[in-house]
Amino acid sequence: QGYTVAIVGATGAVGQKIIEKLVERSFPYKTLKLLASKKSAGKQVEVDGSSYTIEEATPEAFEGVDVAFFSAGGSISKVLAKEASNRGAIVIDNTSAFRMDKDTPLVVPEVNKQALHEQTGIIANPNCSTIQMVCALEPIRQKFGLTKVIVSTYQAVSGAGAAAINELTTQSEGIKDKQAKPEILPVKSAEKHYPIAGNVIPQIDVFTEDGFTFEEHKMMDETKKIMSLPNLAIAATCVRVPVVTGHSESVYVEVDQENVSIDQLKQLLANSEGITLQDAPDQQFYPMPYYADGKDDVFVGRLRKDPSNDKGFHMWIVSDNLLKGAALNSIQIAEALIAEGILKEV
Ligand code: 11C
Repeated sequence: QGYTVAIVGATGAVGQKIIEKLVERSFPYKTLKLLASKKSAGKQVEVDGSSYTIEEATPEAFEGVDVAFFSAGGSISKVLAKEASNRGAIVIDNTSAFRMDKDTPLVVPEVNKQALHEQTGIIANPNCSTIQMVCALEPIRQKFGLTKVIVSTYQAVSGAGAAAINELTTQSEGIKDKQAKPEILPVKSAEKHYPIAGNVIPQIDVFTEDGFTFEEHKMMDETKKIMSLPNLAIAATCVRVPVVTGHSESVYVEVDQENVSIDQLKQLLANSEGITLQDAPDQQFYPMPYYADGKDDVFVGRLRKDPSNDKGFHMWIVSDNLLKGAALNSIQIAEALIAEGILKEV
């Protein structure tokens, strides 16, 4: 009884969190297929007291799979996701490979789980910095309307993978003599690299022609798609900071309704699914990545009314980028597929 579940990229940072969360949330799996590159094939991994052998991710490995979580990079998804869905699996893809395809639902269950009914085999999991923001924006849109969003992010290095975590750690140890040569951040394939320890880098991913980066475009374009707000006024500035896990965001929103009070906004967010309000400035209580690390929720605080616009509000949003930003949201998509009757009971 239960589903056959494949995890592609099982040895990576997000793949490991997916495995942990499947067990923690008692996801109804019958068999796990842990897939990775040829290099990792043959390794043994313990999951919930059972031993599994990592297999190479090949098209044939998806025979008999009901749900496949992909988290091994866009190029692997582009090659293998269709192979998996053609063999009957529903793919939940954690890369940017299909997010903006018009036939691929891009889903944060708290916001748009109805989009799952339009799936044709592949469902995209949004970018981490987008997910945590839309979780806070959606209740505001529903209650007060939403006309404008300006976001600046403070993103953890784990968003750029294990090598970036290693780079931060090594540089932190050598920060005084500056001996650790940067090779990964801001973008591994780029010409120039900058230190992240003791630094803040206003570049995540590559630049596009309009001067925004691809990460900034992900936040702008994905938000419009997930919230079905194609005309939303939105702009993002994405910045890497020397934090291992937990993305932070300073978000300015404008609502449609007049005379919305801070108390109304606080009450709304405090009662919204997946959100924990941490907003008590008199007690220095506000969200911080140090404390969000390992937690499922999106933490919101520092709520303020804009001094010059009655419809403008400022807030600070923090979440674990590997959990709600990646592994947890992917599993919540699978859980929603079951709850909505799309993934049939087996
Ligand atoms: C970062 N947000 O922090 C990126 C990582 O499109 O799923 C997530 C990349 C993605 O670098």
